[in-house]
Amino acid sequence: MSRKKENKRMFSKRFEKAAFKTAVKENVKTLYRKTIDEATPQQLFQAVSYAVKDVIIDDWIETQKRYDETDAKTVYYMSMEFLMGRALGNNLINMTAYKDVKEALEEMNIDLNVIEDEEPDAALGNGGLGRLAACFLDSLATLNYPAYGCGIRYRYGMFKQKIENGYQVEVPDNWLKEGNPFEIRREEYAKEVRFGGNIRFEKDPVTGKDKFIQENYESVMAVPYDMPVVGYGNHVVNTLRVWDAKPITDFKLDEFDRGNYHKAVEQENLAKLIVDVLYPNDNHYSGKELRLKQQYFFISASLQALIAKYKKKHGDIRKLYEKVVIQMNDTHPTVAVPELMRLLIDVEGLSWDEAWEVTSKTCAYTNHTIMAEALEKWPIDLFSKLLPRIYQIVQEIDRRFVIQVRETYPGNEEKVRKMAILMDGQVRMANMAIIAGFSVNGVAKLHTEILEKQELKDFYQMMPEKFNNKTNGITQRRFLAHGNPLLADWITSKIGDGWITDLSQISKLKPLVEDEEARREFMEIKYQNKVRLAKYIKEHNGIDVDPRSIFDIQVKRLHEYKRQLLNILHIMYLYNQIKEHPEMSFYPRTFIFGAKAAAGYLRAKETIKLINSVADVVNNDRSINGKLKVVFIEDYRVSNAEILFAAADVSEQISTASKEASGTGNMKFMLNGAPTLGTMDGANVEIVQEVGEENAFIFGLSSQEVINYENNGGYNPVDIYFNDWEIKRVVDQLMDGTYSNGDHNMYINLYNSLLNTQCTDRADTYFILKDFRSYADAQKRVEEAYRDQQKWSKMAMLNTACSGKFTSDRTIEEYVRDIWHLEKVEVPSGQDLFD
Ligand code: GPQ
Repeated sequence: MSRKKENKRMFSKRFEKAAFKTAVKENVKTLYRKTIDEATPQQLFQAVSYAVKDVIIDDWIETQKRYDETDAKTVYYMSMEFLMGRALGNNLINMTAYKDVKEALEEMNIDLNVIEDEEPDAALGNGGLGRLAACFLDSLATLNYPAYGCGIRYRYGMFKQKIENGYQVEVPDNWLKEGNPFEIRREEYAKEVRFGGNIRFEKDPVTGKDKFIQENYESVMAVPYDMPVVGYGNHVVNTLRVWDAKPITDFKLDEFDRGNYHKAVEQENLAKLIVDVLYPNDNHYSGKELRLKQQYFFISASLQALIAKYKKKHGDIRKLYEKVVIQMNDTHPTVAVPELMRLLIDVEGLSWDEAWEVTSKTCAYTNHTIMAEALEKWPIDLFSKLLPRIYQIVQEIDRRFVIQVRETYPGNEEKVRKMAILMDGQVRMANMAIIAGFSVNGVAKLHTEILEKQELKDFYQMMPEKFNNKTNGITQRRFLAHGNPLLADWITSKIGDGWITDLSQISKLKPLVEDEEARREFMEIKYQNKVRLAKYIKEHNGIDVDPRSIFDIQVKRLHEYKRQLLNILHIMYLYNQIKEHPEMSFYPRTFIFGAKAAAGYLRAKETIKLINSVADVVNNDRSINGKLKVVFIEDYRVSNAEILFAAADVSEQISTASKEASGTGNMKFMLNGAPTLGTMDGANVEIVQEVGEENAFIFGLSSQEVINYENNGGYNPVDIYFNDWEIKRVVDQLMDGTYSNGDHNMYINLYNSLLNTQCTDRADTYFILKDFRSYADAQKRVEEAYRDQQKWSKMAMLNTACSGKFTSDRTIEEYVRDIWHLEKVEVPSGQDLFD
């Protein structure tokens, strides 16, 4: 028997039914003084989770011991966001115990799915960037690589979205309210983090070394919570370490003299504030001081912890890079660069050059966007006040780099202007990450190309060896094995279960595309998943949708560049046509949206209102016989995403070309058998490459065309508006009261964004009217293709069969090969030890 198989068998043995059932009973008793029958679903969730955690812990201990013994190099994935979603179901899947546990619970009259629904999503992230971090952790553990995720334990994660009267209302996400059974507080690893004050310089009288002493600072204690990250069927349990804050000295009454009292209150407030809430901006820089505090807080704590751990085993800190690599998830954690320099110089006593060598061999940077408004540029004022010593170090990094630029490009001050870290009163974080890091990667081929040729071309010219591409991926464990059990079982029955850890094997489905019976089964599963979603919609929205209609889904953050507005304008256009030509043949469609808008993003919020208003009008118009339905899913998040992907016929990926760095939802839809309706943007390009253009619906400007327009001052949407009466009609309907009970101002911001050149920015910056016709044509092709069910089923199945490339396992192997250079560590099961 292979090692893997053996492990798997052992593992399920540890979920020996009787013992597990006893554990759940005992937990309900000790936690709640109740019997199973008396316990609430939430209490059962807690009791079951503790029983599962108990099994995880053995492997967790064993894994960390193996890492220690083998002294393996470790990647620290630094990220302000980890969008983990729910843990219970996913842990059971990865322990290969889901079905056994489900069965055991059934015997106790407990429905695992009901219990799972009691778990709040761990929503410590906004969207793609945070979810990517979560998928990476899953893959790292599954592939036996030593890794830590480092982040913040926000008391409030991504806000919950309520829709009231069609408008988004944000409700705080109190996800820790009932306690998190999967976390462990590690008080003993607490670290102090200091802010503000001033730096006093002195020479050490003995050594003659420079000393920088921070005075009059405020500080907090960072306390880590560890959450297990379970690998699939391999006994590996890695750690997501998220930091909480507490005041340095607990509030003491005997310090009730004036100065100390204020200080104590201040420090208590700082501790409360700093980890209070996730900034809900996606692809947008907020510039708030508290945000920079959060960044420095978790980075300083994580680096201190990582250095302490390294020093336990190693004498020479100058070799840190042999055992540690730090991946910075966008620029949010790039304060790691000067903070590592500070710790190496001020605390470890290295010289500047020694510290620089370590830092620049340890840190690597991933860029996730070219959107200008996402670029982090901190005002020097704010930065230097909050982080005085860090600022000194940034100045020195900058000074040395600028010398290098002048040497490379004598007399070319334009290069300095573009590449320096400090410019126009700002600290440009991306520049620092590129200058200090040994690797700079984009997240899809097209995105990396745009970085090299446009956005970062000066850096690319000066240091091409740093640049590389790592096309994103997603974990099939969550988004197929857990999210779509019917399809997962069917695939396993056809090609075995190898796809769970080796998604390239899913291509074995390709020959089955020609098998009519297989296609019928595939479509039947899709139908069942649509029934499941229809039920969810009935429960949550009170809307009846027909599972035989085309389920056309766009779920992602609400952002102008993602163009939900294009989608809804097209729906308005279809509605006009159906009303005008009731006799026209039209295949019934259900358009489904899910999206959160950043709280202060006006146009995004107006778009949500528009979608809901169109839904109201269309869904209640008896005259169209239910041909069109529009549904807005409230509070789109990881847990309901799993249901949505499984049920999709059409995947809407319609960003303005060049703007979506990669996209990862596109991959989840593909895996679940939904063809892409999209632009040649981000990873869509590679999806089309894998599945063939004939199995996708591609439309719109190319990224080069978009960039050309942008370089020439944009285009004029007014021409289109006046020359295409159907487009004019839908745009006018934003203002004529059709979708606003006669209110002519409700969508004025949207209207202006499309047409009004008096706005500060150009009109229709995202080329919505420009791409409208092309989009409508593509939608027509979707309808025609769907009518031919034989053809459609082939297309849908081919999407699943060709999705092998888009596993995050492949992405992680590429990071390991090109950037991290880790080695796999095998972990025997806790049980093996006793055999
Ligand atoms: N992304 Cl910079 C985010 O989700 N939030 C951000 O703040 C930034 C990027 C996304 C990006 O828009 C997607 O195209 C990517 O697929 C995703 O990061 C992961 O790389």
